[in-house]
Amino acid sequence: MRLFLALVPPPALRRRFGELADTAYAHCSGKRVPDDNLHLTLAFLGEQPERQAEELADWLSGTRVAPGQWRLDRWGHFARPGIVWIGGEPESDLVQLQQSLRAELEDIGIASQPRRFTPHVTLLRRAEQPPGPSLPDFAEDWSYTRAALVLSEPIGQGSRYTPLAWSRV
Ligand code: 3AM
Repeated sequence: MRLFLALVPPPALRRRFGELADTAYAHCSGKRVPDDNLHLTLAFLGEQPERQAEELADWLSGTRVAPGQWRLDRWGHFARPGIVWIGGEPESDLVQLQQSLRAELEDIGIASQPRRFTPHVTLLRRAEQPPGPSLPDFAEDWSYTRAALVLSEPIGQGSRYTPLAWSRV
């Protein structure tokens, strides 16, 4: 089972991210992430056996994530895979959150990626152009209280994401 830990946006914010994905697509082309898949990855766990997935679900259900607010106000780009994303200040509380989850995962024997974390929400993959200055300014605040353990399954050309467990609030 292919698993990752993520923050999942509430519905109104997801729609707003979807509008930003449409805007990015109009400028950069590529493959737009469907609204249902928009998220922030905290830790990519890779392929895990079903039993390990159950243990991870138990662990996360008993774990509390420090609630916080993240301001997204900038366009970003990872050149090599052609990813266009939105994010915010590189030094956010999310960095501490990612590091503490990574350390807890290590304690239960699970390695996770990435080691160096740039908080972002991927909007486009295989973009043909990087985001340029013609993209509009924006600012969105994301109040988060919990993280999800998400199952990623291939469907057609893309992936279906299903939350399996949530952290305690
Ligand atoms: O949220 P983003 O798009 O940054 O790119 C994948 C996605 O991140 C990432 O995990 C998230 C859910 O699929 N991912 C996939 N394979 C990965 C790998 N081998 C990976 N991250 C690190 N290493």
